[in-house]
Amino acid sequence: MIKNNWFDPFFVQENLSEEEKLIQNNVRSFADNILRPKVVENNRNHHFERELYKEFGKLGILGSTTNSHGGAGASSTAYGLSAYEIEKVDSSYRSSISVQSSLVIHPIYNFGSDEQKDKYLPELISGHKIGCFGLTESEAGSDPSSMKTTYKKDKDGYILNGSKNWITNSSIADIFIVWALNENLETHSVKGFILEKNTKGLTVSPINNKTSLKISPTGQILLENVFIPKSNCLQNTNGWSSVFSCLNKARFGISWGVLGAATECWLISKEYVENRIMFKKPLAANQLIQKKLADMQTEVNLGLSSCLLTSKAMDEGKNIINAISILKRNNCKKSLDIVRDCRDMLGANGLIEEYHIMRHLVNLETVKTYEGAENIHSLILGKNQTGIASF
Ligand code: TGC
Ligand code: FAD
Repeated sequence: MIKNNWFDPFFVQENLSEEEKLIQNNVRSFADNILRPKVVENNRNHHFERELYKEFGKLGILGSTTNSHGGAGASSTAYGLSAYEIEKVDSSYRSSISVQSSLVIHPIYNFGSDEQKDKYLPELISGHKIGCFGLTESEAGSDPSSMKTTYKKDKDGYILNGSKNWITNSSIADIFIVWALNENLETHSVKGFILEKNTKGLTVSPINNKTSLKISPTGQILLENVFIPKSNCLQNTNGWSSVFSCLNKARFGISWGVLGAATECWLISKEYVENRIMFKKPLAANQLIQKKLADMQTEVNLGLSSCLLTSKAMDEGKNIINAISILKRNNCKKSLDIVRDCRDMLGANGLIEEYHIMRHLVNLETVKTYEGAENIHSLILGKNQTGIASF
């Protein structure tokens, strides 16, 4: 008899290596046993346990594609699968991994000096140090090139002035990757700097009133005449393309991750409608409900199959810039649609914390916004098709 493969109609699992399956199973069991039991309480209290980073480190999911300094040298697919499993529990936890791996370890590994790699990577990969990535400012969100934060050359280094807003982890970070423009407007080139906690002139303040991604700490950074020694400048950056290379990697992880949130809510609502009796029959016996389940199955699996293809292309060194914008934009949009339908299928119970769905729904509003809002990815794709920038 042919096995009913409704959950994995495109055989994604069969296309994974043994190592990728093992990593996925380990991360799933960590997510189930360590993260899920406390997620409702942590969300209610806006609480992130910083010790979790050490657990992420032990699991090998920080900088997992890095080949040195303790990195697991895993495939991009394995990185994506980890994001998928972790985001089944909460987008905040996936954000913790994305920021540390793609926005902190990645730039140090790719653009740092050997000394910087030796000094920072082992502790970031093991989770003994926490990093953050400061690009966005209050007046420079979708258009980071209009940032006001500047650097100027000083005798043995640089002086930084400015501020950053909406920075994940900034209130708990040991290490800050900060992007700034040359004070000289004619040059105006962008550079990345590594700042350490307690540097004179660097202050952070948490944003405590978010209604979304509540477990993930977010904050503001203020830089007042901060002196950065030359040795803490990322030496090998090449203008904006270096900044975007970090974003590419984070957007890729998000594309897998949001499908985790969607899968989780799809399965919760499937079980609910199979068991909920209304009009003397299960809700799942109604055509309108089955159509919704079919839509969820379709979008999750189309998304996962495309993520898998993109991961393989990424590891082959192909240009995946368009794929990433398509996936970041579409998977966030489709996941939000799915989770909203799930909320509806549970009726009043869909509003209850313990069913998890409302939390995923409000989290996905953040995920749709950061790392290039949905509109911005439309404009990137439009520009790449037509050659005309319409930002
Ligand atoms: P543009 O003129 O298009 O490009 C400037 C230079 O960069 C190159 N480039 C890329 N390189 C690599 N990968 C990409 N995806 C690239 N896109 C562009 C480009 O070739 C050019 O190179 P060169 O050598 O010719 O100079 O730049 P623009 O200023 O017009 O960019 C416009 C736009 C809107 C696309 C860009 O600003 C953008 O993507 N805005 C969105 C901002 C954003 O995504 N911010 C994210 C902040 S970090 C965050 O949200 C973390 S959330 C926490 C978590 O992930 O969990
Ligand atoms: P805006 O740029 O003001 O955009 C508002 C709306 O207008 C959006 O819908 C956008 O799509 C739309 N829009 C903008 N321009 C156009 C246009 N030309 N045409 C059509 N529509 C347009 N940033 C970091 O640097 N590091 C972090 O760690 C980080 N973490 C974050 C964590 C959270 C919880 C959140 C919410 C944000 C985080 N961000 C971070 C910031 C995030 O990247 C920005 O919020 C995002 O880039 C959008 O910028 P904005 O909020 O200023 O919106």
